Amino acid sequence: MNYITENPNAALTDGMHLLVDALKINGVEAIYGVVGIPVTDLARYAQKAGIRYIGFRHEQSAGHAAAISGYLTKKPGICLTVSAPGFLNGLTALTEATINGFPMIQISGSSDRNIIDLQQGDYEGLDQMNVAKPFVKAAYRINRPQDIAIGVARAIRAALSGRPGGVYLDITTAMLSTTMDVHEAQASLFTPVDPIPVQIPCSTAVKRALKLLSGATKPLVIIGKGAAYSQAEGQLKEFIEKTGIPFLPMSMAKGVLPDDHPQCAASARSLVLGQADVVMLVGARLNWLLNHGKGKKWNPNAKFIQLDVCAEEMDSNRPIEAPVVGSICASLDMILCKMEPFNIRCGEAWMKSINAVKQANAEKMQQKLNTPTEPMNYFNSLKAVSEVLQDYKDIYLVNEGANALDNTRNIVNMYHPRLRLDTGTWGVMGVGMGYSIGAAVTGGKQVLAVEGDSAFGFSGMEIETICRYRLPITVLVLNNGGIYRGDEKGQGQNGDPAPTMLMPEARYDRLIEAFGGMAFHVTTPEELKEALSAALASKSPALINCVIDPSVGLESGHIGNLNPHSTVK
Ligand code: ADP
Ligand code: TZD
Ligand code: MG
Repeated sequence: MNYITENPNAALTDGMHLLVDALKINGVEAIYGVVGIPVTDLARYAQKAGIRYIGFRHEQSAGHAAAISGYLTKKPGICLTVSAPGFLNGLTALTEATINGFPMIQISGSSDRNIIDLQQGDYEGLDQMNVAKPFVKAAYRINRPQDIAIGVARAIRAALSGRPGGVYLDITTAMLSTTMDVHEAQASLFTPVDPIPVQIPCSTAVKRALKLLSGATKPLVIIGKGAAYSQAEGQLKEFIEKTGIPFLPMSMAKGVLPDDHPQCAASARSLVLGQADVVMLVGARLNWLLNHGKGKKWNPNAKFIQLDVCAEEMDSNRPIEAPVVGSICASLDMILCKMEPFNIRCGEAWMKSINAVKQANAEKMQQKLNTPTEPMNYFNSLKAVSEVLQDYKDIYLVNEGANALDNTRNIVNMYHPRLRLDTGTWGVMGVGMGYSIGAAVTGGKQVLAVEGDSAFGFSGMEIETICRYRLPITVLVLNNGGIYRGDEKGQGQNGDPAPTMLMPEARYDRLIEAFGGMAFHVTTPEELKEALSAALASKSPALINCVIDPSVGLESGHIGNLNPHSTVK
C-alpha cells in the first residue's frame, strides 16, 4: 500500500511519504535504526506501510544488523539514523560493510544545509555526505522529493553492483517536508532493472586458469566470503568433487561446503599453505588474513588463480598468474563447462599427505577437548557447545572476541553456507548483537552468539532490543574476566586494574533478567550443555554467563604476531 492508495483524495504528498513508497516498491522489508529528529515519522510511516522497523539502542548495532542482512540476502540492508552523532555512530558499521563487501544503505536525516554550509551552529549540524565519502562505496544527497526515486535507485545499484559495499544516502530535513503533486510523485517511482548485472569472464582467462591448474601437483582452492555471498555453493561442490582438489574455507566461508567434507583441509592449514603449488582463490582476498600471499607461511613458488568480480583486486598483494574477473557463479559455470579437455584431477599423494596431517591434528585436538579443567577452558567449554549444536546444525552462529573467536572457529564445525557470521575482514568487536538481530530478523532462523566478555560489552545493551522483539537469540558469554585474559595485575601506583582487565566476577546473566529473558550461570561443561540445550529449545531470548579460567587466553588470540610487543620492558 502506498500513500496514494491509502489516501485516495490527497492532492499532495511529501518527501517523507514518497521515500517510504520508494523503499517499499524496491522490496525493502526491514529498516534497522534509532529515531529522533528528523526521521521519527519516517519510521512510523514505514511501519504503517508494512516495512518492519527494528529500533535499536545504538546506531552501530543497527548498522551491523543492516549489513549482515545485506550479506544474507543480496539486497541492501537499510539503516536509518538521525543527524550528526547518530549518523557518525552508524558510519562505523557502514564502513565495515564496505570493507567486508556487504551491500548496505545508511539513510540519515541531515540538518539545514544553509546553516551547516556557513557553519552557523545548527542542531546536530554536520556536513555528513562529505564526512561519509572517504569511508563508503558511494555517497549521495537527495535535496528534492522529485529526486527520491533516482536517489534510491542509485543507492541500490551502488550497493549491489560489482563488489558490494556501503552507500550513504543523505536526506535533508527540508526535503522530507517538501510537498509535491501526489500523482507526479507516484509516477516518478521505479525499480532499477538488473541491479546485480552478471559479469561473464573472458574465456581466454578461464582457459589460462584451467591450464595452470592442470599442471599442478599440489593444487588448493581457497573459498572466501565472496563465494558465500554469491551463493556459489552448488558450482563449488561440483568443481571440488569433480577435480578432487582440497579446499580451505576462510572464516565466514566455513559451511559453503561442510567442514566434515573429506576434501576440507582446514585442519591442515599450515601444510596446504606451505606446500600448494597452484592456489585458486574463489571470492577471497590476499589480505592480512592470508598473510598477503607471501612470507614464511606460503610456498614461495606457488602460482595463483583468482576469481573475483573486482578487476583491481588482482595483483593487489602479489602477482596473480591467472586472473579471472567476473561474477563467481558465472566464472565457475564457465570453468565447469570448459574443464573436461584439461583433465584436472588432484593426485592421490597430495590428498594422502593432507589426510595424515588432518588425522594427527584431529587427535591432538581431541586430547585438548577431552581434558577436564577447573574452571573450564576454551576447549572443554566449546566441546560442550559443539556437542549441543549437533542437533542445531541449521542455526546462525555469530562469533566475536579474540580467544573466544579463534577457538570457536577451530572447534565448532559448520555444515551449511552463510551461517557463520563473525568479525570479518576488519576483526572488529561490536558486531555481535547487531549481527544476531539482523540474522534472526532476516533469516527467520534462531541464533547462537558466542561472545568474548569484552566483545559482548560493545553491543551488550542490545539484549533489551532482543527481548523487546522476542527474537530467538541465545548469547553465550565466554567470561574469562578480560581482554585475552583476566588475571593481569595493574602496574600503576594507585591499584587500578590492568588495561586488559574486566570485572572478574561479572554476572552478565543478570543483565538479561532485567528484560525478562532466560538467564544461566554455568561453571562446568555439564551445566553448559544443559543450559545451552534449554536456551536453544526455548527459541526465546537467553544469556549464558560461562565462567572460563582467567589465565588460559593467549594475548591477541591467534594473531599475536601482529602485536608490536615492546622490546623495552
Ligand atoms: P575472506 O575474508 O573470506 O577471505 P574477502 O572479503 O577478503 O573474503 O573477499 C571477498 C571477495 O569476493 C572480494 O574481493 C569481492 O570483490 C569478491 N566478491 C564478492 N561478491 C562477488 C561476486 N558475486 N562475484 C565475484 N566476486 C565477488
Ligand atoms: N575495538 C574494536 C572496535 N575492535 C577491536 N578488535 C578491538 C577494540 C581490540 N580487541 C581485539 O582485537 S579482541 C578484543 C579487543 C578489545 C576483545 C578480546 O577479549 P574478549 O575475548 O573477552 O572478547 P577473549 O576470549 O578474552 O580473548
Ligand atoms: Mg575475555
